[in-house]
Amino acid sequence: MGDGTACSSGTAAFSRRRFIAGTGSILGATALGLRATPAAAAAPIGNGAHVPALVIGTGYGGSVAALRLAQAGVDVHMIEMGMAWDTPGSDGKIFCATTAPDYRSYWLRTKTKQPLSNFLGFPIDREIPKYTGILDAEDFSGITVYQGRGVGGGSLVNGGMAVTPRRENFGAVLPSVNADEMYNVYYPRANTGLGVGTIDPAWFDTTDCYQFARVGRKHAQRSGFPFVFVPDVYDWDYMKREAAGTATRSALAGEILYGNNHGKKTLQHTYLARAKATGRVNISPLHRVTSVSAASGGGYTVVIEQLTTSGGVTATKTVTADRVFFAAGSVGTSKLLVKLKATGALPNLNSEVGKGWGDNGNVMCGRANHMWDPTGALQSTIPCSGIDNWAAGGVFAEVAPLPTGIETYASFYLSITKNPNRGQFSWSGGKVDLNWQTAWKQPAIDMAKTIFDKINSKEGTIYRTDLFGTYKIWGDHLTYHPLGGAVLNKATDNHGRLHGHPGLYVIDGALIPGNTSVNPFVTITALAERNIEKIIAADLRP
Ligand code: FAE
Repeated sequence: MGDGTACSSGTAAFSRRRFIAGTGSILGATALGLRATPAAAAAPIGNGAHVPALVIGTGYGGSVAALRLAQAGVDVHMIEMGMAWDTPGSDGKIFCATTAPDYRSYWLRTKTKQPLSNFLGFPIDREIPKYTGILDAEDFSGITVYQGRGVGGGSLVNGGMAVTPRRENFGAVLPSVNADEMYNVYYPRANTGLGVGTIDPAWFDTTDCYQFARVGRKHAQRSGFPFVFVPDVYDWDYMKREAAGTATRSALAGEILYGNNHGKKTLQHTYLARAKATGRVNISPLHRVTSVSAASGGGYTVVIEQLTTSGGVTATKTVTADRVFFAAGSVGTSKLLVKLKATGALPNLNSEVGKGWGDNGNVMCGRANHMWDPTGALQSTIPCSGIDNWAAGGVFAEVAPLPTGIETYASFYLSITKNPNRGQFSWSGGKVDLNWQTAWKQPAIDMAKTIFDKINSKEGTIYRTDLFGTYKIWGDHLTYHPLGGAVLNKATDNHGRLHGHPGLYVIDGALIPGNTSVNPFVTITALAERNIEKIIAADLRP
C-alpha cells in the first residue's frame, strides 16, 4: 500500500521471488538516472562552524527552504537525523521491500511495527537488528505516529499521493492564508517542483496491477459515491514499463513503506537535487539537533549530536547560525520547540507552541469481498484513486493496495476525516509527551462508516477483522499524517516567523492546524513556497 500500507505475506516463496527481482536494481536505477546523487563529497558540519542559514530536517518544508534560500544567494546547511540513503546494501539495493523488512526498515527498533500488524489473524511483525532505518513508528501513549527518517524525510516512505485540497475546503485548512495566492501561484509551483502526475485512465482500465482500484471504483459508484483519480509523484511511464517487463520493478515489487529503489520522485530527485546543484547547500545526515538558543554575539547557538547507525552519539557539536529554520516535521519541530521553551533555551516562545496538533483524521479499514470480486495478486503499491465524501460525510478515503502477492479478496482503505479532536505536546519528566487518546479517533471512525457501512450493505459484504489484531475492524491506533504543534498565525506570524525570537522560522507540517482534508504534502510544500518567498523578500534582502 502507499499512503495506506502494506504487510508482508510471510511466504518464503514470495520473498525469494521479490529478492531475485530486486537484484537487478542497480543497473535499472543507473540507466534511469533515478539514483540519488551521493552526498559523499560534502563534509558533515564541523564543531564551531558558523552558517548563515541552518535548516533542521530534510523533508518537504526543509527542502523548499534550502532550495529557495540557495537560489537567493544564501549558504545553507541542512541537519538530518536520518541516513543519506544513497548507498546500496550488500544485496545491491538501497531500500528493502515492504514484504521483507530488514535492518533498513525501522528507526532504532528491534522488532518491526507494521501498520497492519496481523494478516489472516496471525501477527506478522518480526525481529530486526537495531539500526537507523527509514521508517519511525514513534509511540505516544494514545497513538503511533509514522514518519520518514533520512535525507528526503517523509518523501522516502510515503505513497507519493500528491493531492491539492478542493478550493472550497481551503478556508478550513489554513484560515489566515490568501486562497487566491495559494491556488494561482503556490500550489502550481509546488506541483511542478514535486513532479506531480496522474495515471493514464486508459491504462488504469486494463492493467492487472490496478484491479484492486477498479473494484474500489465499482463499489464506490454502485453506492453513489464520487470516485476520483488522485495524482502522485511516482513516474507513471516507469510503472507502465514495470508492468510490461521492460523495467526493474519497484511499485510492482512491493516497494513503498521502506523506500522505492526506482520510479518514485522523492525529494532526493526533485527539490533536494536542485538545491544541491546550486552549490550552496550542504547536508549532514545522521546529525540530530538537540538545542537552539540565542547566541551572545547575535544569531543562534545550535547543539547537534552526530549519530552512529545503532543510535549512539559519537560527537556533540556546537555551531552558530544567523537564522534557523525548523523543518523537523510536525512532531520533530513541536518536540524541539516545547522542550526549548520549557527549559528556558528559547524563553520568549509564546504559549501556542505545542498546541493544535492533529492526525489528519486518519483511520484505516479493510472489507472482505465476494469471490466474484477478486482484487488481484499483483497490486501496485502506489494508490491512484479515492472516494470523496468530504462534503456529505467528512471523509476522503484513499483506495489503497494490499500487495501481499496473493489473492486476498480484500479492499483496503486509508480514510482522511474531519476529526475535530486536537492534541497538545507538553514537557514533563524531562521529555515531551502528546496527550492524544485513542478514543479521540471515534469521530473519524463514524465518518469513515458513512462510506463503508453503505458499501457493505449494498454489496452484501463485511469488514475485515484480521488486519489490526484479532477481531479488530478499525486501524485507529496510528497516523501517517501528523500536522500542527506550531500553528501558523498562532505560534508564528502569518509567514512562519516564531514569535519572540527574530531569525527563527517554522517551515513544515507543524504550521498546519491538524487537518488538510486530503493527503498533506502538497499543502506543506505550497505553504513553504509561499512563506519562504516572503521571508527572503522581507528579511534577507538588503
Ligand atoms: P518530514 O517530511 O517528516 O521531514 C522532517 C525531517 O526532519 C525528517 O527527515 C526527520 O528525520 C528530520 N528530523 C526530525 N527531528 C530532527 C532533529 N531533531 N534533528 C535533525 N533532523 C530531524 O516533515 N502524505 C501525502 O501527501 N501523500 C501520501 O501519499 C503520504 N503517504 C504517507 C505514507 C507514510 C507511510 C507516511 C509515514 C507518511 C505519508 N504521508 C503522505 C505524509 C507525508 O510524508 C508528511 O506529511 C510529510 O513528509 C511531512 O513533511 P514535513 O516537511 O513536515
